[in-house]
Amino acid sequence: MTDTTRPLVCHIPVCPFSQRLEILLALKGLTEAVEFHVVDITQPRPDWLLKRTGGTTAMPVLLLPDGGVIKESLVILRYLEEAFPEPAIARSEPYERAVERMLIAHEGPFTTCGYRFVMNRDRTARTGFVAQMLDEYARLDAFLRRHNPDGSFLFQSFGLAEAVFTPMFMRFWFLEYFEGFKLPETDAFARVRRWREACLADPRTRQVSREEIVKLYYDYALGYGNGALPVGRQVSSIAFHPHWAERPWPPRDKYGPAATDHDLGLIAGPQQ
Ligand code: GAZ
Repeated sequence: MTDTTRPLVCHIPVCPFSQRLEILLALKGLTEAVEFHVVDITQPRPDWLLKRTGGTTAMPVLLLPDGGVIKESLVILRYLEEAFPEPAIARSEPYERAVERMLIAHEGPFTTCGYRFVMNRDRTARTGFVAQMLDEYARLDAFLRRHNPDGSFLFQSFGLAEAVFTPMFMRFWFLEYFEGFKLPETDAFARVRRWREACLADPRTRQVSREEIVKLYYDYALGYGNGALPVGRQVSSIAFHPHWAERPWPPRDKYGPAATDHDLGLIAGPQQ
C-alpha cells in the first residue's frame, strides 16, 4: 500500500495539523520527500496502523521506514525541518527562534477557541464565543505589532509560524460560514488581518479549499467531531464517499433544523 523508502504521514481528511506538514514541505520544495495517507476516520483504524502507534488513534502520525513513530504535529514539523534542513524554514538566530516559538505557543488556545465555537450548540453562548475569539485575535495582533509592526509576516517572509497558523485561518472559514463570524475590519485588528491575508494569499497553502472545509466540517457545526455520527444520520460529513465536490453546500444555520443525509448529498434516493 505504501512504499517503504519514504517517511509516511497518516492523517484524517482535511486535518489542519497535517496541512502544517504539507505546507512546510511545499516551502522547502520537497513535497515528494514524504508520503501522505488519508485514513477514513468513520471506519475503525486499520490494524497495521494501531500496531505502529501502540494503540493511539490521534493523527497526524509520522511513520519512519526504520520503524520510528512520531506523534504531535509541532514535533513532526520540527523533525522534518531537521531531517530536511535545506532550505531552512525555521529561524536560525537564537532570539528570532525564540520569538517564532513564542508566537507558535499561542496556537493551542487559538485552535481550541475556534473549534469550541464551531461545535457550540447553545445559541445563548454565542456572544461569549465571539468575545473569546476576538480576544485570541487581539493577542496575535499585539504580538505581531510588538515584533514586526510594519511587515505582513512575523519576519520577512512566510515561515514556520505561518505554516502553523495558516491551516487554522483556513479551518476558521467554518466560523464565517456557520456563525457569520469575521475578523472585524477595524484598526484594532489591522496587524493580524494583514498577517492572515498574507498567509492565505500564499499559493503553497492550497492543499484544501474553503468548499471542502465547509462541507466536511458540517458535523462539527452540529457538535460532532472526529467522524462521530450525528443522531438520525447514517453517513458522516467527513466520509470519503460521495466525494465532497459532488455534494451540495450545507445549511448555514447550524442552530436550526439539522440537514439529513439526503440534504447533504451523502445518500442517494428520495428524501425520507
Ligand atoms: N495536538 C495534536 C497535533 O498533532 O498537533 C492534535 C491531533 C488531533 O487532535 N487529531 C485529531 C484526531 O486524529 C484530528 S483533528 N482524532 C482522532 C482520534 O482518534 O483521536 C480540534 C479541537 C477540537 C475538536 C477537534 C479538533 C481537531 O475541540 O481538529 O480543538 C483543538 C481534531 C473540540
